[in-house]
Amino acid sequence: MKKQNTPLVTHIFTADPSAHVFNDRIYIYPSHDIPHDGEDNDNGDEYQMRDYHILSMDDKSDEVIDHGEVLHQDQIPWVKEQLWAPDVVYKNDTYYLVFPARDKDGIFKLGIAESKNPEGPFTPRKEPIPGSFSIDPCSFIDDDGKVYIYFGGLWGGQLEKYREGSFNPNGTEPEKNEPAVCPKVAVMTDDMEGFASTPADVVILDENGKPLLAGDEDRRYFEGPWMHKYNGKYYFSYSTGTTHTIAYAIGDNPLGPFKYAGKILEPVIGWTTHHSIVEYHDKWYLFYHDCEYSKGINHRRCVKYCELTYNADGTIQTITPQYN
Ligand code: FUB
Repeated sequence: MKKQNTPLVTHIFTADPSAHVFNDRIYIYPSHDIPHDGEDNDNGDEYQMRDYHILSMDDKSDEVIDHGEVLHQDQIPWVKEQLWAPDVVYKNDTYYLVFPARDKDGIFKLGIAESKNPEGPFTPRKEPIPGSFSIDPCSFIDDDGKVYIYFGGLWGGQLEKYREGSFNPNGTEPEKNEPAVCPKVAVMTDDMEGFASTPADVVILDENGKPLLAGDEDRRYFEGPWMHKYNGKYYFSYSTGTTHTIAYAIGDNPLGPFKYAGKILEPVIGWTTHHSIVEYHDKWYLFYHDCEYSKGINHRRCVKYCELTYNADGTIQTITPQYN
């Protein structure tokens, strides 16, 4: 298996890894960062991704395969720019790549592209998912086969612009003493054609059972959701954005609410932090990205991974990034 805490590949910049096991291999669905000399801003304009590559690896060798370009924005009629963090769902003998991008009006929506193979190539649908918005979709299939899509991101991801239910270009975050903006979850229809339900709030509670506040930047949701199940509990994990950690919260139901449980990953080199968690051959792994290889350039990121450990009580041991 590839050495832990080292870039999976360096011939392209990759970020936002969504890892899944298919056919006894780990497939990683990342963003593909494009190098340029532009400035960073709070709108995320520096993240100018135009296509997707898929990576895969196993524990028989240290080789990581880049399966090449599997979807380009020019193939997707509704997309203007910024193919950000994707994920995949395997259902109905089909791999559904779920991805965010800005539409022709500059508003983020979620799209779907399909393939019969985990490594693509993927054929996009002509329209985004009706009723979808914002960024960072992640998928979770529960034991009953129901597919859940969690999504949302503040600032460049536009989530705070939907506080009144529809897009308000002037929408802002709540005051610091108000409940934080919640990420969203929607159940997919069985045929994966669209949302079976209106996206609902994913509520994260503090130790007193109260929703986390917008000013609680060490714990409140910013972007990059992930859901996994461990010992019958649902673990909702995410980036805290401005405070740069991967945090998690535990619930009894995929729709929540979830109780804040701690940090999974301390800040990495670079502004963003984005992860996924996957079980492979009886071990648990955290996939993440950082900007070590580009010496801190925020939009030139590399995907890495390391092992993740649970305590006996089901909490997760906090990982401090290791640099080789
Ligand atoms: O890659 C672009 C954005 O940066 C993602 O959507 C966020 O999660 C952050 O990683």
